[in-house]
Amino acid sequence: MRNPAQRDSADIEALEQREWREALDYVIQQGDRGRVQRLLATLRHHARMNDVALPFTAVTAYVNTIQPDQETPLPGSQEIERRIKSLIRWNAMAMVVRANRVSEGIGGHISTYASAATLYEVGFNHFFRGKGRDGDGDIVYFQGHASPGIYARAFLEGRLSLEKLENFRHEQRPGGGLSSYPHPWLMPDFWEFPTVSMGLGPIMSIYQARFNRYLEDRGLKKPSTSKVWAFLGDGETDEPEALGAISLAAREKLDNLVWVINCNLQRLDGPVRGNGQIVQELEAIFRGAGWNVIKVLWGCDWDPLLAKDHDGLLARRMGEVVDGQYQKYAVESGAYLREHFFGTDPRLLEMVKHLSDDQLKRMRLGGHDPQKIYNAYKRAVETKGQPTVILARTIKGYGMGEAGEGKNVTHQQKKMNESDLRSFRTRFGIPVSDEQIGETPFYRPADDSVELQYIRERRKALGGYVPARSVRVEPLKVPLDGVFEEFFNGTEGRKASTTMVFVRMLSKLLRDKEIGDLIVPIVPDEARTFGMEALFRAVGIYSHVGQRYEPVDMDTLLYYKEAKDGQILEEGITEAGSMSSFIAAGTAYATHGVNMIPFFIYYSMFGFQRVGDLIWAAADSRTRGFLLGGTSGRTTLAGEGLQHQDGNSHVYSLAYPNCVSYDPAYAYELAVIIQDGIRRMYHDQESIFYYLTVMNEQYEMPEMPKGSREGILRGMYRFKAAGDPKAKLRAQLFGSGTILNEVIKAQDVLSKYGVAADVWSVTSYQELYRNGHATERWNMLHPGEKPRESYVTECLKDEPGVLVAASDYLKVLPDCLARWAPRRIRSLGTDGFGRSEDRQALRNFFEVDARYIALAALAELVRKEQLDRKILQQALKDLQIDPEKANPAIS
Ligand SMILES: Cc1ncc(C[n+]2csc(CCOP(=O)(O)OP(=O)(O)O)c2C)c(N)n1
Ligand SMILES: [Mg+2]
Repeated sequence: MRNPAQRDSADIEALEQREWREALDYVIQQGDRGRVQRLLATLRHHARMNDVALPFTAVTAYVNTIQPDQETPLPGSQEIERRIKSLIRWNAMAMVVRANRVSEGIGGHISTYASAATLYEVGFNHFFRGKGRDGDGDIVYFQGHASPGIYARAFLEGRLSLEKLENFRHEQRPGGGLSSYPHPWLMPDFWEFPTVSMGLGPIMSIYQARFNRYLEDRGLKKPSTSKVWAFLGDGETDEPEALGAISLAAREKLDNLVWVINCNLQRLDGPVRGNGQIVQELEAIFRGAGWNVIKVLWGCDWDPLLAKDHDGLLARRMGEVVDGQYQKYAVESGAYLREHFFGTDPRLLEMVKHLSDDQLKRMRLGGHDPQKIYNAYKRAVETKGQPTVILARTIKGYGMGEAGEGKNVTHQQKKMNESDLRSFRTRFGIPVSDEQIGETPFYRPADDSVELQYIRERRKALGGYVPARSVRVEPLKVPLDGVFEEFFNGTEGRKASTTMVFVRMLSKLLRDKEIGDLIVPIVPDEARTFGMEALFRAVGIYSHVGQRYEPVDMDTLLYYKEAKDGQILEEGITEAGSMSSFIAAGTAYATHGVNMIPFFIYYSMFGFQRVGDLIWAAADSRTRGFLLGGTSGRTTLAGEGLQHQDGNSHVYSLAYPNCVSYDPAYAYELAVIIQDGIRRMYHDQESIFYYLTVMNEQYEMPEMPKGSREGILRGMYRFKAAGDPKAKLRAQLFGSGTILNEVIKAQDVLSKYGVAADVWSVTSYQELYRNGHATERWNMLHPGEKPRESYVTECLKDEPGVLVAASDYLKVLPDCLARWAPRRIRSLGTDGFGRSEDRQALRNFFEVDARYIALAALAELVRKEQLDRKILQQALKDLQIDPEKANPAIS
């Protein structure tokens, strides 16, 4: 028995509860949700002010966000759409099974698309807009492992032949084939965005949506309602890139962005969160970041149960089951579900007693229910002021039955035995006979069948097929001599760095009448580092909302100006985000039909090394533009220690097939390279991009030597001939970037030892290396023709003396020319960890200064027995080099 005081207090509380609820009901009935929200917010605030702590919660119950009475019926024919989807399921599965039957181990994925089929098909039939209508369709990032389903649909659409399907993962076969995943490089008319390195699709989609806004705000594209859709796996969200930029999407109010996360609760090895709930975890993260979150967990079959769930018992039960257990329910029988899921409470059992075990087993999840998905997409595209994420629950390997539905091994299942195939066929009603089943034939109904007519009609209404990549841009006219001329003249005594030169060039390009508007400067919070702050004021920093504050430095000439039509993308400290912007801008020629020219400048160490995979995605995407590795070279960045000092990038960049890399030393070299780059990418429309290193060391910029243009572009040219070409002792010295200045000094040092040296500027080891191999390959394949010479051989074959190369990068960079040089090259480079030192000390430490270059040439002459070793000993003393100095490569 409670005492009377307790009873009174309970009664009072019950009364309060009722009064407050009635008061709230009154406001709700007035129909103004805003008023309800404001009222509750005021009450919360009031409670907090009176020291009542309110628990924070970012999650809602484990049920659908959209209530059944808020849904609209799915337009079109559910039945035809179901049949189409079944055919696609079948063909997608057949593609993988057949490919692996012919070539064991060729790979491919069945289970990802099997779980995502409804998510895609509702999109294809009702939402994804093609570019056909007004040239401005939706942009869709497909989950890479779902590609068999996307191909299977294109097959029904009549866009891919049977032969192509047969050649899934065999592009090299006659007639061509289909690449494993979305690759614009391999299938440039089909795929727009490479997504299979997980985490990159999501971040690229955010910056793509923002870049679409940028183009509109700057008047380069008319405002549109086009959407960016990104499909991702729940396991994929563990990649830091996947969620790393979601706050930007909310901050920028990107309501043109919709993410669909396929929550099948599984990744490759097993459950994404066996002991937790990935849906709830993601809901909290996205809601906390300011996204509109739509959970689609349960299909229509569950609606009547939830409608009866007045005291929230079922919802509570749904919310307490962990994902590992949900996965178990997916593979178990209806009886198991009844016993273990509903059986925890007699009232729950009562709720489902009218359903047979079979009916229980067939109760669909939200992500497999077109009606639920349609409504989620509809709400997403109608949402204003926020990006939307849809968390859709599905079953991995849906329909694969014993072969893998819901099983931990399902991700890698590439085979189905006859009985699995038969049940798959029967479950989805595919007209393939028992006799044929062993062959697993592709099935495409007649062109005039109801299904194919429906597909064509829907796609026509939505503006054409998706995905489809097309280049719809006119080549730019780019004489641009007015921009670059001044850099050919030299600075006549004034000192400058190549970074300063670049910034001046960029400012001039920005002012150019023809292409100024198309330039997109991108910086990750490093504009001041590179002396670019003048551009803030000149062209403005892009901000969709303009500038809502009075900048603190307003009274200065170079104030921090944000503007709606600002041109600079100041991304903050995110190389990954900046790279994503670079890709969005550099592919705008295809995505939007505008020749945007991005220049992304960053600390070089945080480029290839940190976001190399995104650079690879840029390459695959056929991105055009210029990457600028600022403060590059291991010894040019004084005082920074080993984290910033980059002696690696030019080695990494060797690997990127369509990336053209240069390490220029002088203003005119940079001018020649950028001018030619703009011509190649935007006039000739080559699918290449540039990696250029620029330095902050200042020195005089010489005048461009006559006739050097071709050599600059091809990778090397003689910058300074030997003083006495007839001398007995000769050397050829090679340098790049600022190290070229050390090489020039070494030429002087060597002359004191009677050695006459030529100095070569090597602007690109990469170009020389590629040319060398291409020549060698051509000669191998054309034995009957006059052998060609590599450019390195052409330059050096008649040049006498020993060869010494000094680089601010790993020694392997100059080493890569070895086979085409007439004699061996002695390479000096900066292998090893950096030091927080000044340039002189660093170059001494890494043994790349003028003294070491001279010493290396003398050593090489000794080795060739052209010089007495006593002279080398003397030189060590003269040059004050300690022979017992620690090896920088590992110290
Ligand atoms: C960066 C990266 N790491 C690893 C992989 C290999 N991989 C491919 S799919 C996959 C599991 C995907 O799980 P999830 O994201 O949940 O997608 P699902 O297939 O379940 O829809 C893994 C680990 C990859 N493609 N990319
Ligand atoms: Mg998954």
